[in-house]
Amino acid sequence: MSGATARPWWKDAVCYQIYPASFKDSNGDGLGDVPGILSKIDYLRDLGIDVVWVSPMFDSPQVDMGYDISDYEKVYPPYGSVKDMEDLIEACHQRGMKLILDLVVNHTSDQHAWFRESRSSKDNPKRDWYIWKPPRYAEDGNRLPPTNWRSYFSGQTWEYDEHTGEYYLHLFAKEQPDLNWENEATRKAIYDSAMRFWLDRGVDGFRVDVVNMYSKGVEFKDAPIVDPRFYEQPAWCYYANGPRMHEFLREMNAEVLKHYDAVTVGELPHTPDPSKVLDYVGASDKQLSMVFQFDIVDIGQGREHKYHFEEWKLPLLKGIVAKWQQFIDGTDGWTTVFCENHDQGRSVSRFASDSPAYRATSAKLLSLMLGSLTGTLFLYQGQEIGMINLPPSWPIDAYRDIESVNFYKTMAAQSQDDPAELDYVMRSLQILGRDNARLPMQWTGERHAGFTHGKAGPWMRVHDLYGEINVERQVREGEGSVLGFWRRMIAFRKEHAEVLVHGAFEGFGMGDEKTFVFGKKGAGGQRAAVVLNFSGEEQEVELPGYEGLVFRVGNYDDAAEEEKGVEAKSRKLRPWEGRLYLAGC
Ligand code: TEU
Repeated sequence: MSGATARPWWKDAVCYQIYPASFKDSNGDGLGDVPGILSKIDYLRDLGIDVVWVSPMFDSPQVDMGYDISDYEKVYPPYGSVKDMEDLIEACHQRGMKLILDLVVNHTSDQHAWFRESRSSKDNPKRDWYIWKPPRYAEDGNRLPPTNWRSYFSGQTWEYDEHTGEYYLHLFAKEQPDLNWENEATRKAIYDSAMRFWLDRGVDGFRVDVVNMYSKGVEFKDAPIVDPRFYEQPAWCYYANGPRMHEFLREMNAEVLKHYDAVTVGELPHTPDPSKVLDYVGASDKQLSMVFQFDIVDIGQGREHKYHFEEWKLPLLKGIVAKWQQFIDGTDGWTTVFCENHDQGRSVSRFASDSPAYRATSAKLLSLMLGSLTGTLFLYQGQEIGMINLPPSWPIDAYRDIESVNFYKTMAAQSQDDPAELDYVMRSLQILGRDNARLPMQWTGERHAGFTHGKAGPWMRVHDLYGEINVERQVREGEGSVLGFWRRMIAFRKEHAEVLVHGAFEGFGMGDEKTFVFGKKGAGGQRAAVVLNFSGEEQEVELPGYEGLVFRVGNYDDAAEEEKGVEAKSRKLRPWEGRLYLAGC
């Protein structure tokens, strides 16, 4: 349960992430755009959305789909203009909604004016705005990068610049040079260009990209060998949660955020220790409002390589949910509830069943789970209609994401196109790959799923099942659809926020590999019990010993007649069935 501290508006908010390239194309060029988002703002309001989070729409060469920004103060022209963004911000505010943007300030694009100056010469005033190091040399005289760190997008994190004879650091693509946060002038420029420019135009806050990677420390050491087949090794132990990280965030708060009452949600990978996460989200410490902790979305990722899928069992997911529900108990911290974003496979495919028989039931099961958990709730575009992963039949050339494509090429080269290795990689990408979240939003059953009407066709292939899974069809289906269920679940969550948004979580039978049973206790004696069957077979569950439980929400359409108003005991659950009971409400 969240501490008794004051309840800022964003704790009860339901947020919706939009990936601009794939949401809605308004001008027929095959790419989503800001006017396309504006055309759907009433759809989001009707869903019950309070906050719209727009992923990077800034000017960019699009090497990493906009997470490589070349001008923080300009909109990528195919997406629209600053005026279009001002219209979108205004439209949200007119409807009592808020809008947050992505704050991507660990790095810029190599096309950003700052980097162009920095790389022009060793004595350029902006040289120190990025991280430059001289080469090392092996005993045989071969030139080596300053460290053996592995990029998230495969290969090295250092790019050699012939012009000045030094390497620059890039944790991601070589086109994404890391900014040097040790330099105060750099930080001040970030605060002005990436933050105040948009806060002054009415933006209500930010989702902060890789919020724990800005303080790399000053000692660049080689990382331990994890995979001896490669020179490059994962090194987040050296650059995540670095020595000045909290100092930088306190400064960002004091210099900028607090003057606008802006909300922040930090993307916080590689931080499994709850006490370290609390260091970022304690309300009294004025750093971040909340964070996305990545344990749940990292489920199934390989230890050596993210895209070496590893089988997992339900207790792992249940333990992770419990951990990030309970870590704020008795503190002034806050947590988030999410299981999808633009970097993840679809939750129905990853955590439940995307079979024709059970994919809608599974989507509602996950909605019932997420809608009952404490914290600020985040949905990702398409999750509200139960969109699923791209089909296993799609070949690698249907994938567009730099992380997926680079990893496939790296493993093809390393294994000399070994069929078994490449099958493993393709299976892993089909389950975990970021492309799964970037297929065009499925609005209708017409061509290109109603995402675009232009001759150009969509920038990325539309899911084969768009005719069966789309907004228009589910609006027609009404309450029984996944969309109808999410609308009701969001409204129900808001109606019972005391126990569902703010209540204390307790798990039951946490070792069971088929079912997830948890309880919530809110102020004023309000209690909820949630029972979920995460299997394709009928299961028997014991409900927690909360007296006076009354059935309220279920993901089987006939559930309402069966038990409404009847006191619940133990009961059987049908495949992928979920049920929510309340007491004292
Ligand atoms: O993602 C960060 C990222 O990709 C890793 O930290 C990831 O979380 C890690 O592999 C653990 O799963 C952010 C953006 O969300 C992503 O789209 C960008 O590509 C990346 O930063 C660079 O800006």
